[in-house]
Parts: sequence; C-alpha cells; structure tokens
Amino acid sequence: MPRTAPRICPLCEATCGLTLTLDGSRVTGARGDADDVFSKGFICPKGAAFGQLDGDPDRLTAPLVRTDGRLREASWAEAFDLIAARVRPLVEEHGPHAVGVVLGNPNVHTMAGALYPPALLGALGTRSLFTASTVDQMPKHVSSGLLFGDPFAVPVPDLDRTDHLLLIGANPLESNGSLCTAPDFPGRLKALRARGGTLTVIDPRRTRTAGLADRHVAIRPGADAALLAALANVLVTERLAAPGPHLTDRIDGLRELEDAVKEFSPEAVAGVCDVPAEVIRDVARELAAAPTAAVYVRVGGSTVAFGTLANWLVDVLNVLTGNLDRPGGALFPLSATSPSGPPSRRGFALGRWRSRVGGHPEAKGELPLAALAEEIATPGDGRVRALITIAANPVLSAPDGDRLDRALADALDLMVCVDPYLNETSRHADVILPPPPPSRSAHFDFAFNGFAVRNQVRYTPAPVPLDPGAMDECEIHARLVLAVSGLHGAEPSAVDDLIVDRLLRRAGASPDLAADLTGATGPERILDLMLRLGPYEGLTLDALRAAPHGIDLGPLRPRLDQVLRTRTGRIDLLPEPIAADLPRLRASLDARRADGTLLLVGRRHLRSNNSWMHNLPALNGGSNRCTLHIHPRDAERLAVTDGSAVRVRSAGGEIEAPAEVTDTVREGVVSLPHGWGHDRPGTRLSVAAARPGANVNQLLDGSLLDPLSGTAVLNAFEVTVRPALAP
Ligand SMILES: Nc1nc2c(c(=O)[nH]1)N[C@H]1C(S)=C(S)[C@@H](COP(=O)(O)OP(=O)(O)OC[C@H]3O[C@@H](n4cnc5c(=O)[nH]c(N)nc54)[C@H](O)[C@@H]3O)O[C@H]1N2
Ligand SMILES: Nc1nc2c(c(=O)[nH]1)N[C@H]1C(S)=C(S)[C@@H](COP(=O)(O)OP(=O)(O)OC[C@H]3O[C@@H](n4cnc5c(=O)[nH]c(N)nc54)[C@H](O)[C@@H]3O)O[C@H]1N2
Ligand code: SF4
Ligand SMILES: [Mo]
Repeated sequence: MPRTAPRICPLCEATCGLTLTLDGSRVTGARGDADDVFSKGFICPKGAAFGQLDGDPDRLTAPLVRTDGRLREASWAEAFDLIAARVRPLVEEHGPHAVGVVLGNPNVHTMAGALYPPALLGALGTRSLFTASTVDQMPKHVSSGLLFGDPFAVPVPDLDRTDHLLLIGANPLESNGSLCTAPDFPGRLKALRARGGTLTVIDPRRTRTAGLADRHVAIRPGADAALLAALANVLVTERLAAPGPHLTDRIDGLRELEDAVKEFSPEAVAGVCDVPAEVIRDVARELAAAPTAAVYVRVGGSTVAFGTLANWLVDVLNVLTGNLDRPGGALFPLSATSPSGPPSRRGFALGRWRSRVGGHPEAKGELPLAALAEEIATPGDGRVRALITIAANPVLSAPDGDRLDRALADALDLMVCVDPYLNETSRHADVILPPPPPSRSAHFDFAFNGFAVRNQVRYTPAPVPLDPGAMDECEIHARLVLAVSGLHGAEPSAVDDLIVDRLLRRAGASPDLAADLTGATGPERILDLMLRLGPYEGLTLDALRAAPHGIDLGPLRPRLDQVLRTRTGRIDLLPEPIAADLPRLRASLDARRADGTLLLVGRRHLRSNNSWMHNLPALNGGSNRCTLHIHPRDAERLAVTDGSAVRVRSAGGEIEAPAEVTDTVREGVVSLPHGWGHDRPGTRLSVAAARPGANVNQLLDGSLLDPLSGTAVLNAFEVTVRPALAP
C-alpha cells in the first residue's frame, strides 16, 4: 500500500516541507507539503527529484576500505577499527594539527553535521579545519563578527514586509536563496512587487531574478564593494543617512565611517564599476527614500577579492538607512534552538593563528579551503598527514582540483570520507563511511532556522527505517568521534551524553533536566534539550512531533540588544581590520584594464546543486549544461560561434567548454557554472561521468583570496577565450 510521509527537503537553504510518496521503502514521488507552515506547498525540480536522489543506484550502501591499493566493501566494525588504529598514533607522533578536517556544504543540511563536528574537532584538538565557508559565505561571518561581535549574527532581509530590496550578487530564482531562508523566494519577490515594493538587482548577468527587478544594474564583476561604498558616500554627502533613534545609541564610529567613504564618490567608482555616477546616485536615493528597505548580498559579492568589505558595507547601508533591526528592514531571526539568556561580551577576534604554509589568518577557527592542498603537500612540521572529509567534494568545489587531487593521492597517510558517493574526492579515501539516503534520516534545520525570514520550527522523523546493514549518519559521526579520541568501542550514546552535558553546563541548567528528555534516539534527545533551553517557552520535541507540518513562531522582531556580543555592547561601524583594508579598495579604483579583457563569473542552474547532483538523470541535461556564456559582441570579436568549443585560460589554468552565445551576460564578462568536471577515473557516478563538463575551478591556482576572510576568489577574475583548435 502506498503511503505518504513528511520530510523537510535537505537540498537547499529554502528548507521546503515535502510530502513523500512511499511504496514500501522506496520513495516514488515528492510534492510540496501544502500544510507546511513555512513553505506552504512550494517545491522546485530538485525537491521533485527526491525519489531519484534517494534511490540512486550509485549510492554506496556499505563502508569501503582500501586494501592493497583498492577500495572494497567492508563491515562497519572493520572500517572504524582501521580509523581507530591509525588516527591516534598519528596524532601522538605528529601532533593534533596533522589531522585535517574538511566540512562540506551538506553538513549544514543534516542533523549529524550540525550536532557532531564540534565534538570531533574537540576530540582531535586540530586547527587544520577547512570548510565550504571559505568558498562561500565567510566574508559575511567576518563582517558580522566585527560589527556585532558574533559571526553567526546575520541580519536577513524582511522579505515579506520590506518596501525595497537591493539584491547584490545573488540569483534566488535559481538558487532559491542563501543566508536568507525563504521557501518560494520567487513568489515572495513577486509579492514584494505586487504590494508596490521595488526590487533592484546588481548582477553582471541578466538573471531570472534580474528579470523581475524594477532596476537591473549590470555592474562590472568584482566592483560591488566600490559601488556600495559610493552608495554610503551619497547617503552621507546628501545627508540622507538617518540611522534612527533605535540605532543611534547603539553605534560607534559614525564620524569615522563618514570620513572613510568620502573618497568613494559615485564619480570616483563609476569607472571601475562601469556604472554611470547618476545611476549610483539614483540607487542610493531610492534606498534612502523607501519607507523600509533591505540590502542583501550573496555569492557574487562574497567570493570576490573584496568580499568582506562588500558584506560589511551591506550592513553599514542597513544601519545608515535605519533599516537594521526594524520590521521591513534587515532583522536577526530567533531560532528555536538558539541559546537563550544574556549574550556574552567576548567580542570577535580574527587571525588568532595562521596557516603553516601561506600564513593565512584563521577566520572563525578555519583556514582557507584554497590552502588545503599546500597544507598537505608541503613538507615540514605540522603538515596535514591525515584528512577527514565530511560531505565535501573539494576536488571540484575548491580552486585547483588537480593539485588537491595529487596531494590526496600522494601525500596522505590516511583519508576518511563520510560520503554517500565514490566521487572525485572520496576516490582517494582509505575508508568511506556512507550515510543512508535522506528518506532514512530525521531532519531538523539547526542552521537555517537562524537565517529564516520567518521564525518557525519544524521536525520530520525519518520517513523510512534504516535498511539492514545501514548506519544512521548521527551514529557514524558519534563512532568517528570515539574512534579518534581513543574511546573506540564505547557506545555511541556516550557522545550524545557528552553533548547533553555540555549544553546543560553552558546554559547553567540543572543536570536533572537530562532525565526529562524525550526522544527515541540520541540526536532527538539533544534536539529536545536545545528546544527546552531555547527562547520559546514550552517548545519541546513532543510539541514538534505533534505538529508534523511545523509551528509558526511569527514574523522577525527587533532584537539587536540580545544579539550584540561586542565588548562595548555597541556596533563599531568602522572596525579596525576593515579600515585597514580600505586602502586596497581605494587602489582598485585606479586599476586600468586593457581593452577586451574578459572577467569570468559563475552561475547556478535551478536543477543543480554544487558538485553532487549531476548524477540524477532528472537533473542532468536540458538547460543545465556546463557551457561558457559569452556576449554576442565578444563572441564576434573572438570568432567564437554558438555551440563551438572554446579554450578558456587564466593565470591559474586552462579548460575547454562549449560556448553559448547569449546577451544575458554583459559585454566583457563570461560565465561558467561550477561543480562539473566528472571525468576522473575511479569514481562511481555513472550518469555524471557520461556528461562530465569542465571544472571551472581549474582556472584558479588558489592564490587569489579575500585577505580578511580567506575566501577564494571564484568570481570576477581575468580570463582569455579563444576557439578550440579543430581536432
Ligand atoms: N567556481 C565556483 N566554485 C564554487 C562555488 C561557486 O559559486 N563557484 N560555490 C561554492 C559554494 S557556495 C559551496 S557551498 C561549495 C560546495 O562544495 P562542497 O562543500 O564540496 O559541497 P558539494 O559540492 O555540494 O559536495 C557535497 C558532498 O557531500 C556529499 N553528500 C551529499 N549528501 C550527503 C549527506 O547527507 N551526508 C554526507 N555526509 N555527505 C553528503 C556529496 O556526495 C558530495 O560529495 O562549492 C563552492 N565552489
Ligand atoms: N539550483 C541550485 N541552488 C543552489 C545551489 C546550486 O548549486 N544550485 N547551491 C546552493 C549554495 S551552496 C549556495 S551558497 C547558494 C548561493 O546562492 P546565490 O548567491 O543566489 O547563488 P548564485 O546563483 O551563484 O548567484 C550569484 C550571482 O552573482 C552574480 N555575480 C557573479 N560575480 C558577481 C559580481 O562580481 N558582482 C555581482 N553583483 N554579481 C556577481 C552571478 O552572475 C550570479 O547570478 O545557492 C544554493 N542553492
Ligand atoms: S527550493 Fe530547495 S528546499 Fe525547496 S524543494 Fe527545491 S531544493 Fe528542496
Ligand atoms: Mo554554498
């Protein structure tokens, strides 16, 4: 008998509620859950492909262990025995930093990835931590750390109430949003327009999002920080800056900030932005004139040379216009599992240590993912000799995959991957620990509820029980923690107890609370505790289980005083590390480019998800192709024709891809999507390998970083394009 079950979609930050159709243990369909309190029935093609993803025959169903150079299926016991036997001696001989940890994107989309990595890192004591943040949103964390004292305090646009949205370097009509969790982002943007609000989009491509906008500014890539500084300049010089009474006694450094943006007049930045000064003035005036407004930036303004400055300026503009922490502006969500009680005033520090080879400062305890290869391959004390990757495919997602590929192959004593696929990265593993498909896992969004445009809370238990021989990902993580801490063989519940203890102690709560926790599993008990310790009275796991479509907790509310963790308890508008980086931005205004220079930017397709969903027939194909978008005038100048193969070259490398001539990119800009390049041997990705595409990150050598955050420059770098020679 077919039945249905709710499951929150883990495939992007929108966190839509889905209704799965199940035939026995097989997922036969997925539709949007019309009763979901937040997503109200929305679904996209990725969510609709849930069944195919869940049942992908290429998924690993048992651990793989390398013996005599070859990966073969093994028991869980054998896999964890091997890890326990190899990690501790390595740490004892070479120190804790010799074990590197890479946490990839899906970690923020699983309960395991939210709950256990801190315990793993604590057990290892390593500083060799690399995550997807440094190819993504680290500039926002650094900016929030410096402004608000908390790298996780991210103001999100009040999408459903704002009168004006200034959206920079983001394409939520394809990505469905990021650091702004909003199921049905497209519908919410249309609703903004329908209620008389306005949308301005800044993007070198005329994206589908830009197609919805009242104003689209096709900026030259990489120049957003300059443009944003000029917007601040206009607000200041035209006396349009009005932080408002709710902020005036919460901010320091307004005068210093005004001085700092003086040299960024619209006229001064117009050249580098390739946007007329008058347009910049208009954008600033519209922002100031809107009754409420929110400024928002994502990937296209973050993975660039001035990513931290751009992210900082976004919140500076939200402050200057009085829109920070007010309805209709940019507000701090209050998630059900965020700790309640008064915030500490510890502040935020950058660069507490540096990477061994490149000397890159840590940010939020992390080193740049772009520096992973050199940390493995460069001999010397403190070299990374063992690597644990969890839900990460850095061979494709980070700069210079070829170099990392070689480092993983040649220079590691041990590599452990927690991953359902044998892919470009995990093919180098000594042990692969495969988590079950998502239909076999419970789901709760620990991370994304903290970035959601509406406070709400939802939990979906696993729709289908584990298959025989499979292991829940939470248990995999717990056993991994035990294996690396010398407690191999102990019950994984010991790790759950440890996490519960820590939470209780941090909250100053009575240890007796542990006895009250409900929940059939360790992670459920931890979730129950976090809800009980959280800011919403009476919220428990039982309450959530009784509300399978979620509980709405209302619109975002002003709460700046609960959020600020700076030592002063105030916002320093011009933090010292930012001030020290501004001369670099100033210098960029004078940079001259040769005529005909092309800058490359990325793009996402609706039916894609970074590097790992090209293996689903429903998603790989049609318009989701790895092509180089090039403007007709550039194509003509370079004798490139639509559909023909072109060579793309940059300082970091060279790749080949078919050209797609389109005026959706501005002149002087070409665009390639990322996550492709599935042509390496030894993987088990039969669909992806048949249409491998090219790895755009092979154009980068990992040397280009935003210095404040260590984030790789993945957008707005120079390339040359020429027709590929006939074979
Ligand atoms: N050029 C360029 N490069 C980019 C970007 C760009 O815009 N341009 N974007 C960057 C961004 S924003 C990001 S976030 C990164 C993403 O890069 P990564 O963090 O490397 O993530 P993915 O490429 O999504 O690969 C996810 C891995 O997790 C595995 N996985 C899937 N589901 C699960 C699960 O439930 N559990 C576990 N343990 N593993 C799972 C998949 O098999 C895959 O190996 O890429 C970055 N790279
Ligand atoms: N379908 C799909 N959805 C996804 C993902 C996916 O791979 N596919 N990945 C998920 C992940 S990990 C993330 S982080 C989010 C990202 O979510 P978004 O940030 O919305 O991601 P993108 O679609 O890459 O949008 C970035 C935009 O920036 C533009 N851009 C590039 N360079 C510049 C520049 O210098 N200045 C300006 N102003 N714009 C620039 C690009 O043209 C592009 O339109 O998406 C998530 N959702
Ligand atoms: S928008 Fe994101 S969360 Fe919603 S169905 Fe699509 S992939 Fe899943
Ligand atoms: Mo991302």
